Amino acid sequence: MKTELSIIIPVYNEEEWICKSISRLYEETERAGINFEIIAIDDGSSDNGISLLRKLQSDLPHLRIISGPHRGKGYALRHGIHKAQGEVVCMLDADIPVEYSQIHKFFRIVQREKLDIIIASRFVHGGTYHTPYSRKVISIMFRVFRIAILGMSHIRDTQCGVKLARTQSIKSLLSQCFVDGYCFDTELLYLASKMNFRIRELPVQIVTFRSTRIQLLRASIIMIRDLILIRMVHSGRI
Ligand SMILES: Nc1nc2c(ncn2[C@@H]2O[C@H](COP(=O)(O)OP(=O)(O)OP(=O)(O)O)[C@@H](O)[C@H]2O)c(=O)[nH]1
Ligand SMILES: [Mg+2]
Repeated sequence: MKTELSIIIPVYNEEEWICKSISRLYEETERAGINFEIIAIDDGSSDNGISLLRKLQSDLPHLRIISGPHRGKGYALRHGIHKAQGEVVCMLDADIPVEYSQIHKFFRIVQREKLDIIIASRFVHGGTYHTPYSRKVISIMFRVFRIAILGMSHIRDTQCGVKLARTQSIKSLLSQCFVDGYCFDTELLYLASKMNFRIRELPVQIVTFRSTRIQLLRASIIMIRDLILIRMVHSGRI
């Protein structure tokens, strides 16, 4: 039977959540009647998350696990998209910060409306997001830098951890992508916008139940560097 949806989950030291969140997602997606696969892409986690997940695999035949050396979230997502067999891919953070039904709803909208990309957005009307004030300020600053460097002012939220896309459309962009870290999503959307892909941003209610593990200053510097590189590389200046 044809795979309709490939859910790609980058996994890096997620021992605490990964088995629980993938089992629930698996169950709920089966219940929604979608032919799916889940691809967990680990790159060099130092905890036991992936070995625990491998133990689950015999009960979850549509779960694929890929491991490799540490390269970053963006690289892991690219690798997962390459391997995806579904007509639509969903890029999803391992803590699954949304209601499962929301993912299924977005999947049906991509199919019905023949969209190339759906961005789950915290910043359009109806979207919500509870996080410490400092994290919100960083998100706003990132948006300001992103618009100053790359434009795309029509897109409000490039960084939310839930995106769906028509596999064929985004596979056509992957060979141009080079960002291995957190700015991969921005690069993908930048290229997709240049190609006039059909992109829709829809509100999402993000539920985070863990505190950030990112070193915010370091991550912000890398992300601004990557924004500049995206601009230079894709406008042919290097
Ligand atoms: N494979 C892989 N996955 C990664 C890497 N870094 C982060 N991830 C995954 O990317 C997803 C998002 O990571 P988070 O640390 O939650 O980052 P975030 O959601 O942008 O930031 P928070 O708001 O702090 O949660 C999770 O599924 C992580 O496991 C990496 O280097 N490799
Ligand atoms: Mg997160």
